[in-house]
Amino acid sequence: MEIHIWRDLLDPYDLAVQELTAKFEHLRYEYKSRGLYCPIEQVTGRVKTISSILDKMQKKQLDITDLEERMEDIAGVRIICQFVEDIPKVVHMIRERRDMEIVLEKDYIEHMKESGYRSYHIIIRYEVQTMNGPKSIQAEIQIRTMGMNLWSTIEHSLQYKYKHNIPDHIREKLLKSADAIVLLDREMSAVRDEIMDAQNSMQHQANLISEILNNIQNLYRLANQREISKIQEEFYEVYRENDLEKLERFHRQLDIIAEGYRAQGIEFNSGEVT
Ligand code: 0O2
Repeated sequence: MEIHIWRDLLDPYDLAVQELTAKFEHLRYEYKSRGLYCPIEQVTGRVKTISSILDKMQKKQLDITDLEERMEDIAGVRIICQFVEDIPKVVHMIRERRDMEIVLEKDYIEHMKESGYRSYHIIIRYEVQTMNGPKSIQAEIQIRTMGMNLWSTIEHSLQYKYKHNIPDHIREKLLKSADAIVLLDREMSAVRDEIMDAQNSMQHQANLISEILNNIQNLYRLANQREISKIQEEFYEVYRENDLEKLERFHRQLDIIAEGYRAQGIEFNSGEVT
């Protein structure tokens, strides 16, 4: 097939990957900006390369005319989760969406592949708007933990290196490491609450600090120099103590100071005197 025809064929898939990754990333943003735990840790996407499409066509004896129907992963999105427990939550999110229709689900977590591969796959139909009008295409969403992703990325490189004939001694090591990843995921799940608590308070602390610094910066334009220096010193002191409650108290006090400026008719956030 001519190169420009490949481009015409792959363009809608490229658009789908861009849209889908943006949508899942936005979900993550929504959770995070509300201070909520998000089951989606990371999102990546890719359009299959032409050489990889040709390889798979040959392997599966596909003709170019049924390529789009029978190769479901030309567009691929990968969602990485921290914990195995997050995976059904992401699956539920996808099942609830109205902008994609589920064609097939493959649970390689419950039913690990012989290779040791684990991941949850959802094949969807997704409509993109092209210059020739709407086009419905298939895409594959792979949902897996960081551990599963580590294993599959390494195994994938070895498959490539050995042209799908991985030597037995390496295959054996891969199977052992697949078992180790199952254990790792299990151990991580066992301390999931602690990890989530730690991450939530880290995020909360980062938000507080950024709000405090933002407030101090705004005060620079409004308060007198001596007052600002005092506030700044106090902030560094509280910060050094590494005590979340003290940081929260300081944040509230700074809000009261800002409120004082507002009461004097000074728009604190914009820095404009009204
Ligand atoms: P690439 O290079 O990642 O695009 P099926 O007809 O359903 O049996 P199909 O269409 O290959 O076979 O579907 P399957 O088995 O669900 O695999 C789809 C994709 O999952 C693969 O795409 C891989 O990305 C990944 N995958 C499946 N099995 C393995 C495995 O054993 N190891 C690794 N590392 N990844 C796997 P491609 O086109 O094979 O590869």
